[in-house]
Amino acid sequence: ALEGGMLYPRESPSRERKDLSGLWDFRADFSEDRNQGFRERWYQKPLRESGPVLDMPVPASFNDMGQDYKLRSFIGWVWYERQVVVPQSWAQNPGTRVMLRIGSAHYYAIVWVNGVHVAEHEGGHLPFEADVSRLVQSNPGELSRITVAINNTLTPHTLPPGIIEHKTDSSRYPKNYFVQSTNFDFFNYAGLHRPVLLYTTPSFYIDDITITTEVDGSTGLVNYEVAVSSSEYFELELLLWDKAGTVVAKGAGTQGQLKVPNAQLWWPYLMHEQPAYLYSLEVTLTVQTGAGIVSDVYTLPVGIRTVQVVNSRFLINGKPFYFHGVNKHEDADVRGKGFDWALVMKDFNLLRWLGANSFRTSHYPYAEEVMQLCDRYGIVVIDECPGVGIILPESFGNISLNHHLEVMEELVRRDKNHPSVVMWSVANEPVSSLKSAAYYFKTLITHTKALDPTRPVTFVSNAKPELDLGAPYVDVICINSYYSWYHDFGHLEVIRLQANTNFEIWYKLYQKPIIQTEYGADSIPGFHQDPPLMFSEEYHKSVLQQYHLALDQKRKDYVIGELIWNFADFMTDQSPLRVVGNKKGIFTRQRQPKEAAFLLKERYWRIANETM
Ligand code: BDP
Repeated sequence: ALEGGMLYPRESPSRERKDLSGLWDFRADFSEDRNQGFRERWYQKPLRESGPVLDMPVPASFNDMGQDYKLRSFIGWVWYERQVVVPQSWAQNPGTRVMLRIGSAHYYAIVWVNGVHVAEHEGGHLPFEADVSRLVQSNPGELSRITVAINNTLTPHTLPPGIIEHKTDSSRYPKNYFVQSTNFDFFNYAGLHRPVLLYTTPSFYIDDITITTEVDGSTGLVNYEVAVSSSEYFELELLLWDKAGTVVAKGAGTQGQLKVPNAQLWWPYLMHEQPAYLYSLEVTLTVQTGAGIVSDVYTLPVGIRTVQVVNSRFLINGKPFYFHGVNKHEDADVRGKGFDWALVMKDFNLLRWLGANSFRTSHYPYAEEVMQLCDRYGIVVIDECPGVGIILPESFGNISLNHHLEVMEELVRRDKNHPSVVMWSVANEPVSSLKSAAYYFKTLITHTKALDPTRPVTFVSNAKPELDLGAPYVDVICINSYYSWYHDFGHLEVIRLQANTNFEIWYKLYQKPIIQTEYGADSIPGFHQDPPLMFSEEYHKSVLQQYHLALDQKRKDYVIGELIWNFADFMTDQSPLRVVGNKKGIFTRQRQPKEAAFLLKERYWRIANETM
């Protein structure tokens, strides 16, 4: 089990934060074994004294920043470093706890402060942090130097998995030549992808808060559990504020239940005239110490809502919910997978324009700031872990499984309090027909349900229904298909039949609700062909229209959602199947609508109006 909570760093009267976004010194270790940095201990002195450095923006992927194709496809250790001014009030106050938090570093990261090792983390999509109080307080007034070494190598035991292929034929490849191969369809961008922060708490602090909610008639029930750092005598006070600034419920102690009469529920976008209602839970910890009273305040947005899967229906607040939304990627020009507020806002505005009420975080957890916006905008989320491309037999062994269990622990710890998150997805398109997949998925799903008994769990299947050994354990069947794209090229007329048959077989076998979690086609914006031909905008539209005929037949029944592949065009590895990336976006990579976007917009608003 994990140690400690991972509350998002929020400012409060007792907490400050300092954002370390900006330019960092950067150096990729191009040495043959990629190990020069460790041999020469680049963390012990300023990085620029080790050799030439580049200016590298944080947050951003390093890959597309320069003009060097070798850096773009670099595999191995890269080094980031910057100096920080630590405010006097932090450095000179032993009662202040100073934390260094990294939102995401892809894939494996080691962190030093002033040359002292403070953290190590595996996994490119979840935050980690280190207590650096003593280090920054031991030399107040001095700059602190933060060094982060990051390795983007993927192996059969990482999530997502990959393989390093050594090319030994000296007549065809240079000496010690190797390439990274993967089984997922997006570019393996790397670097410091999300904000790096310093933040403070008092030395006694609120470590974690876990909220679950229930509804009893018109009363909202908010169950809370608070973990605190202190073993001293302490008091905990909880106030739940509504939007108008009125306290609607009060609590005390580390666990309990708040009762909210006439509760305003958290409803998805387009399901209610006042969607996404959020209360604020203000938690105050007070500790009486020898040196006086210490208090810590943390305020968490809380949405009151319920989620259930009942008889082939997905219920939110007891009402059937139909997912009409998208799959996304964290991906854009220049910045790669780097977090960018302008991009995030544009995407949310496009989601609302489209009438989308949901998305899946294909194929890895997204930035916390994105999840917070989903809470605020009422966008429902299927929260997917980085379990994509699990197809090697080694990736079903114990080493991989243990890591996967831990990643689910980190994901649930980070995202458990978001009302927008209604389901966990533990994987995308694994070979779930493999014999070892039965034990693997049984263990993984059971563990996830134990971590969070309040949300359904799924994974997205790519197996034949009768051969899928993971499907018995999921609450909702999620399926992807690409009729008339990866087979029956150009034959639009088979889509409806094939989609319908597929739905029927899955339903007959498992009697569980089904989401079409992917379908789509590539189009090059501006390519027109009528009658429709593959890669034209007309073909793209026609594929969707044929799918919609099948979906409309089944959605009154047990099909509970449709998520288009994909929201926007995105970068992939190079291959003859990809024309500067995957072009199945209904928006271009620059977020301009293709013809397919207008078709979907009309459909989503129509479905929304039927259900409102
Ligand atoms: C699906 C994958 C997705 C791909 C998509 C495609 O889940 O990641 O991008 O196919 O081929 O199988 O476009």
